[in-house]
Amino acid sequence: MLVLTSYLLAPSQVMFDSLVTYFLIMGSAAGALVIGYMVYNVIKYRERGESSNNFTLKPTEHRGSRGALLILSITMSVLAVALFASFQALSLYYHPPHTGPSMTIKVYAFQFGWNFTYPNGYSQVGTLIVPANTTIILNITSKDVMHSLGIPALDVKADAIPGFWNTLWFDVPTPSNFTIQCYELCGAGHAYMIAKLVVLPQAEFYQWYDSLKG
Ligand SMILES: [Cu+2]
Repeated sequence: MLVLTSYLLAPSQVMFDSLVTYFLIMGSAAGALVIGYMVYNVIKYRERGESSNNFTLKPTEHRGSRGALLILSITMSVLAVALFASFQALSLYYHPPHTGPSMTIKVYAFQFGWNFTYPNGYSQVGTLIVPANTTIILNITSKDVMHSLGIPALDVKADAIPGFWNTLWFDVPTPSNFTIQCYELCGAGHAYMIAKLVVLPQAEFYQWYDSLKG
């Protein structure tokens, strides 16, 4: 239980986690049904004794075509729900919620690091400091080659492409630290293209953020 609660850190994760659970349950059920039906038929139509050596299927005999149709329709409905849920999850992933506090930060990827530029114009490299309980929207681009910004602990990732802006968002409820890393092979320093994400309590964050103006 402790593992489960500490594992879910952001809304996008909750969403993906429930989707994975759905796929797992439905996939296992479909698998059990299909394999079960196959085993049932294997046993039902197995060879029995010498007389069955000349066994031929009578043209009028149906070998469970109704059962196959049932399985097909169940599978199709499960896939339809999965498709719908996946597109909903993607839509949520790409569209940050409009409720509650939010902050949009520009991210400029470069060989080999990350520049974070805040709404007030302040920018720093290597550490992204954000407030907890806030929708953090990252607008990501690159100054040179293609990179990809990922925060593995939060299950979010977006490509950093020169001349193009990609967006990702997250909302971490509790103050904590995470690792940001590059997921697109971008040169000799790719493996070291790491930044720190520091989530501070709101009051602490704004104390730091407001001090930047002065
Ligand atoms: Cu890279």
